Amino acid sequence: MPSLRSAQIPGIPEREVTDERLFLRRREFLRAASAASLMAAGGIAFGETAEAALTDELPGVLPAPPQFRTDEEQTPWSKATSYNNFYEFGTGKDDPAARAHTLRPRPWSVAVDGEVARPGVVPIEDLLRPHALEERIYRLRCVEAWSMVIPWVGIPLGALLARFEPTSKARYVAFETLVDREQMPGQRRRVLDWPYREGLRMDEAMHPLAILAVGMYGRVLPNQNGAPLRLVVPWKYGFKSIKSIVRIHLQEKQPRTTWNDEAPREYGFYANVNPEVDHPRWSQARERRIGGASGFSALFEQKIATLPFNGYAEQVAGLYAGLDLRRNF
Ligand SMILES: Nc1nc2c(c(=O)[nH]1)N[C@H]1C(S)=C(S)[C@@H](COP(=O)(O)O)O[C@H]1N2
Ligand SMILES: [Mo]
Repeated sequence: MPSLRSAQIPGIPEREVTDERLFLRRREFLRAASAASLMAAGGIAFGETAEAALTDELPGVLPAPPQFRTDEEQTPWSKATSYNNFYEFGTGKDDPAARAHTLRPRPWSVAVDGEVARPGVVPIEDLLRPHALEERIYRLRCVEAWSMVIPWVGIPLGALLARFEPTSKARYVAFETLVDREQMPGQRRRVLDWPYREGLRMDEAMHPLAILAVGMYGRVLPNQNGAPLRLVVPWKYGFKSIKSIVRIHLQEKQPRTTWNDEAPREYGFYANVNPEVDHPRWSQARERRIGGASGFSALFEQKIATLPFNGYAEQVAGLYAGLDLRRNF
């Protein structure tokens, strides 16, 4: 997500491409210089490309049924934890990896309120019970035209919401990220109007593909990926998948959402992945898969075609029957 404050200069897509090449080149350099000797020399010499140390394994994770798993090559942990968007820690792709260590994901709880019969608070421990957790292997496509394939660990969002007994007035679900300038130093600047906010229509939230993730790669979610819990809505652009959630509010009106507030002509409320609707400043037809390629070959990673609804059309297109997807982008 390009920073709008810095986006006064046109040509952000070019900058984005350059950033990504730089990223890949640095990683190649790191490898060439031998990771082992760098580590021995007292840590990571290039802090901005530091990946997350392995987090604890999550016990008792069940594999999800096949409709929730892609067998495409998975993005390696090192890349999924070192190339992130998380503006609470800075606007650079490598800022979260370098700076998200100040986030304290325990203790943590999430308030669920608004149009529900039983408002309440969920301690994070409640969501980490073995045998309640499933592994879902999803593509996540950023609006900036890169994508990853990540094995998430989580629970269906719909199952959690149902516990609180939504009323008949609950038409939308609003989500909010933590606000804490000590833990999230990026919030000391008004880069965005904090808290980061997202929202879904109730039927989208209840769709079985939508999950709350508490882990990835069989392990506890690293801070830079949105610890201790984040949304994952795989048929929508990445910015809908809000991180480090502290509040879930059910309501009658369509909620405000961060990027729609910032630039309504560029980022819609729906944000369904759609190769036919260009972002005003670049095409959405293709994507760069941040994959397993490393070293020299990573420099020549081919762009692949973006699929409608990020490849989940068969499962979710029905939610939007009769809706003009060009107007409701
Ligand atoms: N709170 C919060 N959530 C966020 C963001 C953010 O800046 N703050 N960035 C979003 C964007 S633009 C993307 S692409 C995904 C990236 O998730 P990842 O870093 O786990 O790949 O997180 C989304 N969730
Ligand atoms: Mo994104």
